[in-house]
Formats: sequence, structure tokens, C-alpha cells
Amino acid sequence: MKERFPKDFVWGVATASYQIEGAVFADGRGESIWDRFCRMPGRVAGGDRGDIACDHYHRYQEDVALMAELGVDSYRFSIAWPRVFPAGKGKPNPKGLDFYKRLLDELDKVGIKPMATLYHWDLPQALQEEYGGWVSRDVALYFQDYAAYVLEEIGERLPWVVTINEPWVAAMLGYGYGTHAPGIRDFKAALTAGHHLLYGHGLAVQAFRELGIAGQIGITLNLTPYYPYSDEEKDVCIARRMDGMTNRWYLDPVLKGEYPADVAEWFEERQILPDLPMEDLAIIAEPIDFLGINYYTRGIVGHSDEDPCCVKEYPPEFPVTDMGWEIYPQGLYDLLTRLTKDYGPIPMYITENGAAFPDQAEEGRVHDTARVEYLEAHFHQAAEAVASGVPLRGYYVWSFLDNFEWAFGYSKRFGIVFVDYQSQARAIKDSGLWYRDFLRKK
Ligand code: IFM
Repeated sequence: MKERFPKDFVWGVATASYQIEGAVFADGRGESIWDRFCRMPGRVAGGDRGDIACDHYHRYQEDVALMAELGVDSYRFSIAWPRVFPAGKGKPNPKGLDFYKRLLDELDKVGIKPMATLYHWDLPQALQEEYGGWVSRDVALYFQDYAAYVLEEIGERLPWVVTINEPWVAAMLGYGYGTHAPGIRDFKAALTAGHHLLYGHGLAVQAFRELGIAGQIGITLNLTPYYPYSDEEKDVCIARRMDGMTNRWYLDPVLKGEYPADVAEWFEERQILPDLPMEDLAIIAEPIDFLGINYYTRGIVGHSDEDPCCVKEYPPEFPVTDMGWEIYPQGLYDLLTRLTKDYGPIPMYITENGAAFPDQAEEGRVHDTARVEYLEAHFHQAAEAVASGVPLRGYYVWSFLDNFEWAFGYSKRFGIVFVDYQSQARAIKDSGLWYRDFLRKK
């Protein structure tokens, strides 16, 4: 199947700082909103926290050697803002960025190209306390300062930069549903935070351009295709609205410079639409070089008279992963082709795709056949999309390592490499070996 992808297609693995690094007190790192959230009783399964995680901060050399063994072209990781600016702003902490310099050196030695995400949810706690986090416009401006500093220091070493990971999740789970840090439950605040995340993205793109960096910059969105339960008009309407709230609300500002009017109207009717400065849209829509897509599953929805928002979510038709997410590879094809049709031929990278299963290691082996099947089926759909003319440039498997899965703590394993959290021993799962063999093919 590999031959169905272009020769220069980028195959990688992905992680994020808080999920793997640990070492939360090392070398002057400041507190993040996730450090604080994990310490609030009942917020994270099992009371788990990222203090040690996969101890990648100390084991990055071993981890890069494992990536080299897999044979990946690229590694997507994120930079922890509180390592670089412990208070989120003001004086930088050079020791914090030194870690990423060491990581880049190590990747360089084995020829693995880095893709760095500037924000994967670990906001400095000081910015939460002083400004209320992303509900404040100031935080977007501090994000630009942080981005500019990182880019000045290491921008030339980064072929790809992702500004923000999954603004929908950061805004809606963090400020709307409150299931992620900082744990706020206010949908108007969530929409404000979402806007500022996008604004911060645009400002970071501006900083990147001003510095004249040679690499490419983009944003990563979590995109979930919604399918109507039936062809009936009222079900189709609900699917369109769900698509609008989850996908178009982020795609349209970034790629078209506007918020979708139908969704804005719906938010307005519910009195949760904040007064968003429309002049920000010119900055949010700063041209990007690629769109990063995180795809995991789909939704099936229809109309309901019982629900206050008239939405009924239907049960999956196909088997689910350990997250309860339906395995629906066809959705990846549908998504990629639809994006190309609606937004034009923007280069795309799948910056995350993968699955959690309740893996167990037996004598150093993990027989995660379901994950192999999941990946193979999704690769196949990506190949089909490429054959249909979608400008897909790369694919990053989520995740390189088992790690801290946010509110689920360590109870969900997404890795193609198993981590024994007691001993910190790593073992390449069958899915990792399958990926290695796939990558060896011409
Ligand atoms: O673990 C997360 C990641 O941090 C962001 N995208 C989805 C993954 C699985 O939930």
C-alpha cells in the first residue's frame, strides 16, 4: 500500500509535552493549568497526573532511538510554554528551551525531521490566574510573544510548525464542558476562548512570516464528520449544525476569514455568542502552508424533540475503540475529499490518527491486532484520498508512546510503543512492528 503514496510522503509519530514529558519541576518549568487541574479531586481518572508520565524529559535519547528503529521520517511533538516562560510572559527560561534543543540534536543525528506544536494545552497557570486564560485577549498576545521567542531561537531548525492543537477541544472541553483544564463550564466563555485561540494562531503565523523562517506553518484541527441518521430534512439539518459547530466554526475563519453565518445565528439565538471583534478575522486568516487534521471517528446524529438542542446522537454502527469511539475509516476519506472540495487544494497532514485499546504486555510483547487493523484501514482510506487528488502530504500516528490521556489519566493506551509506568520500560507493540515493516517497503 505504501507505493500508493507519493515518494516524498512524510510518515511520522506524534506526542504532546504534558502527555509524555513528566519532569514538571525540572529546570525552572512553571506550573501549567494541567498540573493544577490534575490536583483537583475528581477531575482526572484515578487521580493521575503528568508529574512523571513517560519520563520522556530524561529518556528522550532512548525514545528517539526507538523512533529510528521504527524508521519514521518525522516526529511531531509539542513545546511546553511553561518550560520556556514559567510565568507565561516576561523573562524566558533558557533551560526550558534547552531541552527541545537537545531533542532536536538527537533527532538530527538519526535524520528524523521535527514537526513542533507550539500549544498543546499546557497553558502557564499564571496566565490562568492573572487573566482567566484564553478568555482574555491578552493571552493571545502573550502567545505571540512566546511563539516569536521560540521561533527566533529554533525556528530555522523546524521544517513544520503547528501553532495550536485542536482549538475546539481546548475551548469547549476546557471552558464549556469543564472536563479539561482549566475546568470552566460556561459556553459563552468557551466561544470567547476559541476565538482567542484562533487569534493567537494568526498572530503566531504573523510572527513566523516576519522572521522569514524557511519552514512551513499551519494549525491542527480535530475534525469529525457528522452523518445524518436518515435522509430526512430534519436529520440532515442537525448533521449540518453539528458539522458547523465542530468543524466549520474553526475551518472557515482560518481558511476563509469568516465565521459560518448559520452557526453564528444558532449561537446568537441561544445567547452564547460573544461580541467577537470581526477585524481579528484578517489575522486569523493569515495564509497558512498546510492544514493539520486529527481524525479519530465520526458522529451519527439526527433530530430529537426531547433534547433542548434537538440533537440525538445515535449509537455506532461499527466496533468502537477503548474510548468508545466508532472505528470508521471511510470517514477519513470523506473528510479529506470534502475539505479539498470546500476549501480548495490546501496541503494537508494527518497530524494525528490512532486508537486506544486495553493493551497488556506479555513477556515484552503486545499483540494489539485491533490497532494494526485500525491503522491499516485508515492508511487505505488515505491512499484512496490521494488517488482522488487530495493534496495529502504526510501522516502521523497517534501516538508514539502510551501516555497521559488527559481526563482519562493513564487508563487509555494509544501508543504503538507500550510503556510500563512502574519501570518506565518501553516495548514496541505489534502495531509498532507492523508500522516499521510498512515503512521499510518501497
Ligand atoms: O491524546 C489526544 C491528543 O492530545 C489530542 N488529540 C486526541 C488524542 C486522543 O484523545
